[in-house]
Amino acid sequence: MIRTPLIAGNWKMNLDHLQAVAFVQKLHWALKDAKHDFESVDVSVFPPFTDLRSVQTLMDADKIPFGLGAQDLSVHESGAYTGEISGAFLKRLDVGSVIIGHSERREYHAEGDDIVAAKVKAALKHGLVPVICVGETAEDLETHGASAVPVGQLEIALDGVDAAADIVVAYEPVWAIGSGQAATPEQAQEVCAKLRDVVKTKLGDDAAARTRILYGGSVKAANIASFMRQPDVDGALVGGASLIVDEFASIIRFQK
Ligand code: G2H
Repeated sequence: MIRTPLIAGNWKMNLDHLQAVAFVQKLHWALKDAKHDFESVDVSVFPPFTDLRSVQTLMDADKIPFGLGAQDLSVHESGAYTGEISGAFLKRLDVGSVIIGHSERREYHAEGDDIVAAKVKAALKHGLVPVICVGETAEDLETHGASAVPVGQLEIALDGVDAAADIVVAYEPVWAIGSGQAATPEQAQEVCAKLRDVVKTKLGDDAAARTRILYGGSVKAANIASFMRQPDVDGALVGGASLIVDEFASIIRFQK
């Protein structure tokens, strides 16, 4: 099965709503100027919550063919949960996907595998595609090798998920995030292949064949092609480099 590549920009806590609108406009112009084939690769941006409405309005008005995602959601529907944002609210803003289980949420907000699994279910319940992040720390890598921890995290995240569910998996070795030191393409391939096996075991052959598995961690224009040449790497979750228009445009326009 041919899987359309997905390049996703995780802006983390960067760009306010005015900066975000200007950025999306400039990125769209840069790609149009380069005569980019928008059908060849899916592009999604994941701005902070406060930017979502403005970015959605711009993309709608200017027919900008990017997907819009959020960086997190609540496990709850509504109610007395100060500061939380429900999947229903995101859906009302035409948000299509949501990052779940990013290592920064796991580390700074104590989100364990049980919360990640609950958030995956909350996203699917509202028709949002969960972008499920898994990855090993440097210590995990030393002790267990690269794949044991991400495989275990994904097994729990997919517990009870319907075989027909539309999901994305992102393999992000924690030691590679924002460090400038990406995994080797071979390591990314080895772990992504094992993650595809998990999808196969939990959700079946069809799901394994259609699910996009991304690599994330210090992706830039200079290394994207080496990841995209790997058979089980279907795209990238890009942090720092997604905040620079020309760099992100070059990543989107990768040539294998
Ligand atoms: C990993 C990645 C984006 P960066 O967090 O999810 O960030 O590309 O800055 O390493």
